[in-house]
Amino acid sequence: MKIAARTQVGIIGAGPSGLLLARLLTQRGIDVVVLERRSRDYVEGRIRAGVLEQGSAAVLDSAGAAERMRTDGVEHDGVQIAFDGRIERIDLQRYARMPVIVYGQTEVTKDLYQLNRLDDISIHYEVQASGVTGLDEGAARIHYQEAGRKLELVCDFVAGCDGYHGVSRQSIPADVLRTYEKTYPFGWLGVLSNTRPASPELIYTNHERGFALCSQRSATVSRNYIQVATDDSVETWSDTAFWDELRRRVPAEVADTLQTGPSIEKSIAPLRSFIAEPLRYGRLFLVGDSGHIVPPTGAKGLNLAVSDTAMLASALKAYYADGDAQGIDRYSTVALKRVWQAQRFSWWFTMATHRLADSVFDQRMQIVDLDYFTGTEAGRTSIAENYVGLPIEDPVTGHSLP
Ligand code: RFL
Ligand code: PHB
Repeated sequence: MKIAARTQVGIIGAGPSGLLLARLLTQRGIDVVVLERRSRDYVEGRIRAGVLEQGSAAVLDSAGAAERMRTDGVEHDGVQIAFDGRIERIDLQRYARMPVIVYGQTEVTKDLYQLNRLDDISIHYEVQASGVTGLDEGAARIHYQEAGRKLELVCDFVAGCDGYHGVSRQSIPADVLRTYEKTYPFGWLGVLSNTRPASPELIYTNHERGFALCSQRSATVSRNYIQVATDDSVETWSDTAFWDELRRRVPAEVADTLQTGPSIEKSIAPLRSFIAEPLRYGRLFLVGDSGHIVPPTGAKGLNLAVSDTAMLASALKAYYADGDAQGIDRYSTVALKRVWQAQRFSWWFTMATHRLADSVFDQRMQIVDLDYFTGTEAGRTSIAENYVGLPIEDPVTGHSLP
């Protein structure tokens, strides 16, 4: 076994969590090495999230990674929810005093990669970590394979930024790790197209045929989703079938003006709620999707990845600068509090807007739920506060980050 390198923080995964953490730690003079299983093109080509909370935007600002987001991203002052033949608008500015920013995860990843390159951060692509050891010893070791060779990265700490299917979480002993999970009996079929967005603002639709979401990436690029069965495959959905079904589900005034076109990307994502506890074991920290998954209704996944990362960066900075371990000791508790809150909102929004079963009673409950939440000051405030994102607590100071 050859020892390849030693660093302060070994980061597994170059998705948004890994790239952002690398940048925030490097800014603070902490040495990092990033190991990523896929190629850079693959990572940058994945179409995923599209909505950034104001808090996430502020973290990207503090990382110096927000220049393009501020010029190309679009601020949305409201979000729309359609049900029972009508559309209700939640005024985010009025009820939460801030907008959200529509800017693709793909672009965030590209921006962070460019910064990391300027910082000369060592990012190894197409390198698969197979496990982590030494978590309760003097140094941690990440075991990985590069070009067929078995190597080790020795580090003070490991940041498990390797997503839901990564190896970090599995390195926590089974008698320590607790997991909480809910799978939903449906998925989202997403289509990206060079078409004018269905509406200036996002529209989440509860329809008796199933949920639909009209989202966007720019004034000329749409991202639309429909609820599909978990055993559906992309091949069974032609572009025409997708647009026809979307048109049936969205409000008539939206359907009438819907511009259709060939898909640039089409994929099906399962819906899942999942939380692992604790998010820290010895020298290992779980960050982003490696520690938790939310269903995409509510757009919280990427935002939680950003808030976990900001919290951990602050904690590690205090540790290296002042020997203050309070932040790393509190990271799991403080991050999990926000994760459970976002999980609750994503679960609620999913349950209120998707076709669940053929129970007419349940459908009436959804309508009355949406009627109350979109029709009262208290309800609108609750949706708006959660949609724009709850504050990010600094595990070191207890104040808001960044
Ligand atoms: P990622 O992005 O999954 O990155 C993990 C990286 O780790 C690598 N990896 C490994 N590398 C080395 N060795 C190993 N053994 C490895 N195992 C894995 C992987 O190749 C990968 O590059 O996790 P991260 O960084 O925590 O980021 C999380 C976000 O990507 C995710 O939460 C969001 O995309 C979720 N999400 C949304 N979030 C939002 O905030 N707003 C949205 O509007 C939103 N929409 C979505 C979404 C996710 C979706 N899908 C496909 C799951 C819409 C969809 C359809
Ligand atoms: C997206 O644009 O991909 C998107 C937007 C809002 C969501 C989920 C996904 O809740």
